[in-house]
Amino acid sequence: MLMRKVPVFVPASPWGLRLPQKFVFLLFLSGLVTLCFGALFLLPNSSRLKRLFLAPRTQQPGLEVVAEVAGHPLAREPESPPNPAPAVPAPGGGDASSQASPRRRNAWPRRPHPTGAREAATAARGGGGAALGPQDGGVPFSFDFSAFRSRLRHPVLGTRVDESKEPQSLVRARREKIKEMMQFAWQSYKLYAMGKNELRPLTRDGYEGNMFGGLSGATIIDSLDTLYLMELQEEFQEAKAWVEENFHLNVSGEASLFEVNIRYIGGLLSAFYLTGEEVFRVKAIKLGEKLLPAFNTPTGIPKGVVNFKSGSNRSWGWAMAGSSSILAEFGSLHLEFLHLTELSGNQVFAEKVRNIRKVLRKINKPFGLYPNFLSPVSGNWMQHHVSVGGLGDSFYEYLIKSWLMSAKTDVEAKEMYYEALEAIETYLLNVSPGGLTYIAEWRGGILDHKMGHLACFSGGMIALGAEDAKEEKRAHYRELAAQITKTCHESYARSDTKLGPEAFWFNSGREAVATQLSESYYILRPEVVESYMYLWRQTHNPIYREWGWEVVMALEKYCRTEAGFSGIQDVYSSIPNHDNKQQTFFLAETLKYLYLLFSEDDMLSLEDWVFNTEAHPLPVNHSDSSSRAGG
Ligand code: DMJ
Repeated sequence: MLMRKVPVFVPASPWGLRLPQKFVFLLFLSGLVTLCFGALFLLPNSSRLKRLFLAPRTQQPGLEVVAEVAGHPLAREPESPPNPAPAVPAPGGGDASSQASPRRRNAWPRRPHPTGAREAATAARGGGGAALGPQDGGVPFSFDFSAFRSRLRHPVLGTRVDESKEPQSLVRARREKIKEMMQFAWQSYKLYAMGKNELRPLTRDGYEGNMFGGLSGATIIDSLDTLYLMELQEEFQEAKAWVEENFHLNVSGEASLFEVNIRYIGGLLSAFYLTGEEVFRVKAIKLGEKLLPAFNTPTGIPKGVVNFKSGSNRSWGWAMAGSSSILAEFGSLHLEFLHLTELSGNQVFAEKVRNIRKVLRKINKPFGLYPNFLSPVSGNWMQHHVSVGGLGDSFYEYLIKSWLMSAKTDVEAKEMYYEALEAIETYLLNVSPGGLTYIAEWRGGILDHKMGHLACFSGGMIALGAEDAKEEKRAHYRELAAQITKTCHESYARSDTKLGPEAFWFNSGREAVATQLSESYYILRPEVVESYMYLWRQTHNPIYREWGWEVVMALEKYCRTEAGFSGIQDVYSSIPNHDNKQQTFFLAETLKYLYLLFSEDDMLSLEDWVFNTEAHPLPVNHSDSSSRAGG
């Protein structure tokens, strides 16, 4: 048998290939591999392959940046799904991304992007509102900021007068004084409580409270627009830097839907509309998404408390044994939620508040009145307590402001407002023997002849709404607004400190005074000066500036401490007993309204802006382009 001798140095391959054959085979293989990698990296639409092959860290750049911007560590919380194409086209419609097809928008194209909020903000400024893509902030929608600004009728801060020629030097000096108070309130907060929700000026520390679900910096976010308005630039930059670097949304506590909405969402929205800084828009939207589980109820009427961790919700224990939602709470979301939709392109926010409107429109109203407690399960009123003060107040305010913010197109809101006001006039309005007009509280037909400090916003609201009432009612509403505001001033004037109590009564010969110590406190609330501001703008009657100045003097005398402003426990005692709290709304509202009272009418003109119930300005939705000033 012939045995073929195989050279030892050329072993036979297991496949029986000889050297030249192997060489050719290897050549073919390497060609194939090159072709595959070429296809993987060079051909378009290869993202699916890339996801399969690339390391997990680089799989989802969009998500990564969301985490950075919103302060989330990576992949801790499921992010909400990206928004589809906006139903409402971006104003102006001129920028490239707003013209992109929905398919392209959803594709989240991957290209180099800024990696943090600072860069995001710079990008927005540089581009006059150029869109940040989803990969930049997790909010896949563009908003044309310059187009928005060009539609304003007045410059945001008003027409600047040459200060040296301003004849009213007294007015200017008073405005400067209020600015100094803001600066002092801010510096004190910064020194002792930076990053906490509130300053405690006596103990010189910070306080977190339990309304915000673990969110911090309520004073900062509530202050942003006031600092901007007063041109406290350094302080505004400090506040903005804190939001960029330290405002984290990955919190897990229980929050008040209402308080987070009016203070945080309202503050962020205003800061965005005033500055165009993307960080505020992105954080407002991400925070808005965290509030949505509150609406998971059979009627869609949200419950008052939302758990940021579990996404569960509940009603306040004190609200009819945990069975009710509160009118002022679920009725004061409309303005902010419409703007969340405007800025995100996500219809979910608008749908939530439209549904609330629908429920309220349908339900039977006793004598045309809206009681304060409603079951989010059955959609029925749970008690017949009606009030324009606490529990009811800002619901009425948001009706008339929805009409105004819609550039007078939301006719339903207008009708609901005037119908409600008529019922209030018929059943709750009274004049005291001493001639003071007041709005009482109604308990199933029986009146409590008292007015809360909170109800004193109604003078301003009625003044604001007077102009769009039926011709024959306008003068009447103007007069009513003036009378209510005068009564609220009386509640201040009749105290030793010239500050007003939490509630005041009209019975047993007493008028506009508190009847017990537990109602005699003043916690730096804004409602009375808020009405002075609206009445001043409507009438230019100097009395409102005089009354406003009385408040400034009283705040300085009784509420200013060495380390910030504090509420007092008894307005009838000239020896102040401080409550050790500088409320966030003192910076957001009280000082802002006072400052506006001593400013020109076109500073945050009421033609262009409505104030939310925490005094955060939100723009009127001018849809035309007949602007007179771009701000
Ligand atoms: C603010 O937080 C808001 O104005 C709210 O509507 C009720 N009142 C406080 C200030 O008093």
